[in-house]
Amino acid sequence: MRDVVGACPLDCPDGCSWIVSVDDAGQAVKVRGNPEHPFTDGGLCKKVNPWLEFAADPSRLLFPLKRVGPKGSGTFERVSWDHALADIAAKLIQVRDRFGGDAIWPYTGTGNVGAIQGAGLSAGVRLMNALGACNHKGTICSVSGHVGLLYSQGFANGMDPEDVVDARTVLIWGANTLVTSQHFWPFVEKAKAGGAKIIVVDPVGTRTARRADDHVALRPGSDGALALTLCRLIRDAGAADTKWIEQHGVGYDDFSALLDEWPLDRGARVCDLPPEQIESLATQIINGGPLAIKLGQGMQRHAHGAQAARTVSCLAAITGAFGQPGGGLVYSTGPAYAFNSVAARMPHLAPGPQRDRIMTRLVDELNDGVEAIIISGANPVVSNPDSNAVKAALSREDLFTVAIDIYPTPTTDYADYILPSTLQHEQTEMNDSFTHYYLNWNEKAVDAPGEALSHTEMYQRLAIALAQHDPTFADECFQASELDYARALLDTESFRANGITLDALRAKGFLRLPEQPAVDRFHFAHQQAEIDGLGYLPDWRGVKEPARGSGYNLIAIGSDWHINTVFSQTEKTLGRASEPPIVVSSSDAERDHLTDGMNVKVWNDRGSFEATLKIDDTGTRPGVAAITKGWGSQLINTTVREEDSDGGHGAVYHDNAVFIAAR
Ligand SMILES: Nc1nc2c(c(=O)[nH]1)N[C@H]1C(S)=C(S)[C@@H](COP(=O)(O)OP(=O)(O)OC[C@H]3O[C@@H](n4cnc5c(=O)[nH]c(N)nc54)[C@H](O)[C@@H]3O)O[C@H]1N2
Ligand SMILES: Nc1nc2c(c(=O)[nH]1)N[C@H]1C(S)=C(S)[C@@H](COP(=O)(O)OP(=O)(O)OC[C@H]3O[C@@H](n4cnc5c(=O)[nH]c(N)nc54)[C@H](O)[C@@H]3O)O[C@H]1N2
Ligand code: SF4
Ligand SMILES: [Mo]
Repeated sequence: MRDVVGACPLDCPDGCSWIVSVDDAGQAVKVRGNPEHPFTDGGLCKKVNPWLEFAADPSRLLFPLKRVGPKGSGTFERVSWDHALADIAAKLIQVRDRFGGDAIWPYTGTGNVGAIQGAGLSAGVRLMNALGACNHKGTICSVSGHVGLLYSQGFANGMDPEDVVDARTVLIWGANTLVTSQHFWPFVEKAKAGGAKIIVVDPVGTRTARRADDHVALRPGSDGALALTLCRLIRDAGAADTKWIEQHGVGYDDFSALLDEWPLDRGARVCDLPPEQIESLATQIINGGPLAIKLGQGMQRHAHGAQAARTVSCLAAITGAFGQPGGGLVYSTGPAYAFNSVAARMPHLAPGPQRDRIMTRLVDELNDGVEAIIISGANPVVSNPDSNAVKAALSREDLFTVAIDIYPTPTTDYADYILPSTLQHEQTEMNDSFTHYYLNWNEKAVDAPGEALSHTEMYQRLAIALAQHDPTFADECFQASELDYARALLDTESFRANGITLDALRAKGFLRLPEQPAVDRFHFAHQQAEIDGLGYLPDWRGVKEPARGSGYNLIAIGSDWHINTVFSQTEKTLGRASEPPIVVSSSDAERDHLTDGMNVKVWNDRGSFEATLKIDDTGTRPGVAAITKGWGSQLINTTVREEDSDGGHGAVYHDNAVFIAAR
């Protein structure tokens, strides 16, 4: 028996380090959390504890498949790797020669967020660059918040989440930490044990909201208004940290003039909150420093999501929280993983300028000159906005589609070829986190079953097949191994200076990143934001599609049982989870004559889906309908529109009005 250190590959903030036990016959027999990891501390989660059972599910993809029926029918036959790759290479060359490289789209999702095989897809991008393929812009998850914070605090990691233990007010703002980032919760608990108040700002009565000292169930999309009202109350109480603001703030006087427009009664009206609740929150912030704000991804999936993140960060600045141990605002620690992606991806191989293609504008992009798409680790039929339009766009007979996955999904049904990928314990990978500062290594523990291949090996073999048509692809840079990619990614001044080398990483399994800079210049106002359309000042900009009349704002959050669509296929076969119900408050249910357990239709003019109704008065506000995302056979995103947010082309999942009625 031997133990191999690895890491969870999923798109979860926690980035757990794990240990795979392999028996003498070379079989993985157990996966458990790595007790040495300082942040994840020996734990995984109920989704990943049965990882080996998941890997062995009989529905897993084990061989390359070629479509034999009509697109979308899901009828395929088994073919050899040589056959599949020769045909794919010929098609890609044909498309490049006829339409140009930017008709080819390497579309990568978040099934595995690793730096080599995963969302970064170092393994395939060199080759795609050499084909002149377009640049995939991974806009599906968190980009709006990142863009918003660029205009104020400059980056998304304005404090180390571990330091929250020293905070005395913890605002969990649009995050469902207990469900979506459970390894952060013990740090929150420690803060609480030290006397901190935990306050959740969320329109939905999540598990996290129910555990808080106070739940501020504001109107969806009104976050900016709440932040401005709180800043106004803090300023008027003489509690703004003028010393920190003088030293680090830019444009405070103009911001202060904006606050004049945000008296308590206006904030209470816009957010639809009792004025006393906002006042008492301001009092808590004033008397209970340091203030730590954990901003979640949920609050920025709105038309004005970037602006919302930008505005909330002003609260951490006006209180001087950035200057206090245990204070500040963290959205994501992602930016701290500053890899040398140029060395890994080799953009210079491209024959000319490459066109960007926006992940969350899949339908528009497919209808605008895409002839071949390679979808890897993504399930856009379920995950993307406007599922019906996605299906229609993927149905185009002359669109050549390759899907690389581990399970058949509603998306793989539309592929011309399905290629089977290894799972994390069967491959070598390097993983980051968006809630801690430890870089994780994942050593391959066992061989894959069937003919599943790592993405690295798939692209090595594809290069050989492409070289039959174009000698460019015979270059040895396309045969780089996982270790070569890892070395390239780690080849930076800062990693070297801090002893973060591949050898050191492999020896320990994880390494702490270099010390991160503190927020030094905070922009309460920004000329560039004005040029980019967000306005010089972070004023509240409304909700694009508010629920009106008997409508509801549909908010689809992370499920306890699956992570996006990963596990949603197998949870169904294993019978542990069932189709998510839709949750509304009893006052809304009464108005619309809905009863608990009733089968309802949820719809708007874009689409509809069915669900079982659940009435719950433990926190979800009237006018909101809450459900969980990612259940493969329940296409909730038929109701979501394909539209850009105000920053970075983010999606607007929660800025979505629907109606609900009995079926
Ligand atoms: N178990 C599990 N864990 C997951 C995931 C999963 O699917 N399941 N998904 C993973 C992924 S991909 C990500 S990006 C992270 C996301 O992590 P979180 O940001 O915690 O996840 P969400 O559940 O999407 O959204 C958080 C909360 O935002 C709230 N929200 C929606 N609109 C608003 C608003 O206008 N204002 C405010 N204040 N709040 C709002 C929602 O009600 C929700 O409770 O979680 C990851 N972890
Ligand atoms: N309504 C609504 N929709 C949402 C959201 C929301 O909050 N509300 N959240 C959005 C967010 S935050 C995200 S991140 C996106 C996620 O959207 P996607 O990027 O589509 O990610 P997943 O749905 O997780 O799909 C990942 C696919 O990768 C496959 N996979 C898993 N592991 C591997 C592997 O190792 N190799 C390969 N090749 N494949 C693998 C899985 O089987 C699955 O089919 O969904 C978004 N959709
Ligand atoms: S899904 Fe998140 S909590 Fe679960 S093992 Fe993976 S990183 Fe850890
Ligand atoms: Mo995400």
